Amino acid sequence: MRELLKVIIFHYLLQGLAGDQLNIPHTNHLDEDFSKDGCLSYCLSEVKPIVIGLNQLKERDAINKLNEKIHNLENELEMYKLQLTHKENQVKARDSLLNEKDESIKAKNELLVAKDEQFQDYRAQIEEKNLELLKYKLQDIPHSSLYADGIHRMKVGNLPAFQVSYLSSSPDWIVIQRRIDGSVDFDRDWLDYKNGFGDIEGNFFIGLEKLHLLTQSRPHELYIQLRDVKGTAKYARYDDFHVSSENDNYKLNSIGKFSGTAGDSLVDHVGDMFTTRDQDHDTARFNCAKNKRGGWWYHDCLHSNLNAEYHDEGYDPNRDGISWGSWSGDWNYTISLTFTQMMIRPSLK
Ligand SMILES: [Ca+2]
Repeated sequence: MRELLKVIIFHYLLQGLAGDQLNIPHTNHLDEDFSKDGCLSYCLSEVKPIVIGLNQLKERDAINKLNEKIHNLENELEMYKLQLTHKENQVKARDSLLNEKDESIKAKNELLVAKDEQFQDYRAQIEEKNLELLKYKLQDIPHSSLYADGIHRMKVGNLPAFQVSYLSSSPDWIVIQRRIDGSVDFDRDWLDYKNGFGDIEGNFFIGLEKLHLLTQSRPHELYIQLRDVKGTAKYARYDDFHVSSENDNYKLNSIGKFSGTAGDSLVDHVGDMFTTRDQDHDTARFNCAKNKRGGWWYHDCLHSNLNAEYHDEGYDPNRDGISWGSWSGDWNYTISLTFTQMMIRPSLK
């Protein structure tokens, strides 16, 4: 009997393990088998608990599998959560980077605006300076400022420092020649004209070597103030005054463009070398300086000579006085001017 039971259980297990569903009809079938054999009540009482146990085992197995699935799903969910967190962190990092770049762009924009404002400011300053320069360039010296009233020291080239006279109202102009009366003789030798002579507070000539060094160091303007015995004042102005070296006998190299009220009586002297009573570099048969009693840039001989003999009465019938031919409309050389002042300053060119 026990053997039969084992066979039945084995049979049942095979059915169960083959994938059959353990349900009541199946058990009923077993009941029938058992009844045929005459062990119905006994067999059932022995087998049923086993079958039920097996069913329970199967259910537990299914639950375990479900639990395992749930566990796997939970793991997957956790992994997705981790991935999501990672992605969120990445997005945050990118947002932060974008914000930083935004800030950087803003800062650069602000810098550009500041630079632009600075540029506008510089441009305004340049325009203002240009206006000042234009004013400086066009400004004429008032006739009331006839006498230079300032003295300061100057140094140029290898020459010892020397005193120069300037207009305190226009301190950039320094005086290179002045005639106010006949107290200083201008009929002098080459060496005097080279080095300068006279009294810088009165009648004087600054010296050709200084003129050369000053005007070769940078371009200079020349401003000539003139006055006659009647008190009429006029001026002549040139924008590029340059005296050559002693090797060229201090040739009047250039004077530039003329402007002024006295007319241009110097243009015909451009290219003339300097002549003194002891050094004749003019084109006349004789020595013009000896004849006119003063050194100048003569040709054969002159259209102007501001270093000629001084005449208090403002007149010389011999036409040898301090002359500026274009002073009068008819080039009257009997007029001898009673005040001259030649000034130079660095040009803006
Ligand atoms: Ca000559």
